Amino acid sequence: MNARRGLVLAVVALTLAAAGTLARGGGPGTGEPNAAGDKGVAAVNAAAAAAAAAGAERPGGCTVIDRRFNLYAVELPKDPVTNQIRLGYGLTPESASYPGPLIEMIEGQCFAITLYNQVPVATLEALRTDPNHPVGVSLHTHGVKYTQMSDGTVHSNSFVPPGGSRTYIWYAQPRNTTTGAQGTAGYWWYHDHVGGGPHGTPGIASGLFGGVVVRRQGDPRPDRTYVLAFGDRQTINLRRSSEADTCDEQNPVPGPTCVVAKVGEKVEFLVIGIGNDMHTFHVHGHSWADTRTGVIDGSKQLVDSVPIIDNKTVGPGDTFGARVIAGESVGPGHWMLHCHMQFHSDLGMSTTFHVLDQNGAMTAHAGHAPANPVQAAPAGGGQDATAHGNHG
Ligand SMILES: [Cu+2]
Repeated sequence: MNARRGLVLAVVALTLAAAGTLARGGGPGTGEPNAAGDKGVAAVNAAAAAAAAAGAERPGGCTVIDRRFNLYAVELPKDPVTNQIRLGYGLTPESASYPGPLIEMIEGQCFAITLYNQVPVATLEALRTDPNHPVGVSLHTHGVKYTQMSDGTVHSNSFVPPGGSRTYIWYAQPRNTTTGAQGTAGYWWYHDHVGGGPHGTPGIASGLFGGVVVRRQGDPRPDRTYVLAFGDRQTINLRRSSEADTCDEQNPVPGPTCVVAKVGEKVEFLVIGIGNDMHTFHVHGHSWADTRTGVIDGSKQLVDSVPIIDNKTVGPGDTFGARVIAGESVGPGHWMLHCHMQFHSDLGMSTTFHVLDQNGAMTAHAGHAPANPVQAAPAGGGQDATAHGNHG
């Protein structure tokens, strides 16, 4: 009962947070870069404002800003295992995390996202590999349309020094059968491109990344989305082993280290490849259609030609979505989710897709290594795990 109540509350909280974000400061606007930044960014903002005045700031087709919101880059507690610097993006400074918040768009929408750099100067200096590299962070995105002024690079002078802010404009360009534009619907990611170096490599490795999903009008929506970044040091969302799965069995709060859903819910995984390694994304007991949305449109013919898969390669910079129905046919349980490069999974590149029963309760499950010793599985319990997986 506690578990169910906790999950429901968490879902409500997430929904409210998302709604608040989308509602904040909405409506048509000018799209100029934020002029409220400190004097350190005055020159950058002045240049951007000039570009905006010249009509260069908005991508073609973005006539109205549909939504405005803030994004904060902050320093978070150091990694408890490696003591590496950790940074995060958040819709508020207090809610910053890695990965950062999912940014969801519908084709045709234009967003104005104001990034505030609240990372201490000393931290950014410590990330630098070259003392001549400017100190700052940025917001660079994939897939959607943006002008050079929203590229988030040193190259285009579109980054944010410490204490400053800057507004980036993204346009989820729709398909256009006249021009042949393919549209921007799909699974993408955003990340820093300046922290520590000209490619933001230390910034990304510290946690400045997140997921973007662009839906086409009419795309089926999931009940919940999890962003899973597969990266270096055999990590999922920069964590591995027990650090990657911190779900509290009594009060599971969905998040970067707690992948949880109730049986029957439509769950969307947005998989991102960060860093330098190749990985494969695999989840037990579930499979998905290898399409743009991860589902098959039953209204179209020849859908049987779409492969159904349960394992997919993800290289650096790759993104894709996997849509599953939690526990469908296989029931609730603690389903492994891991990289299938064996030496990666052996080193801890593995987490758990917790599928709760109809009542939202965690299932005691042989083969899982629960924090609660009362539920500890006997030796060899994993061999008949499936026999225990469907008693919800
Ligand atoms: Cu891997």
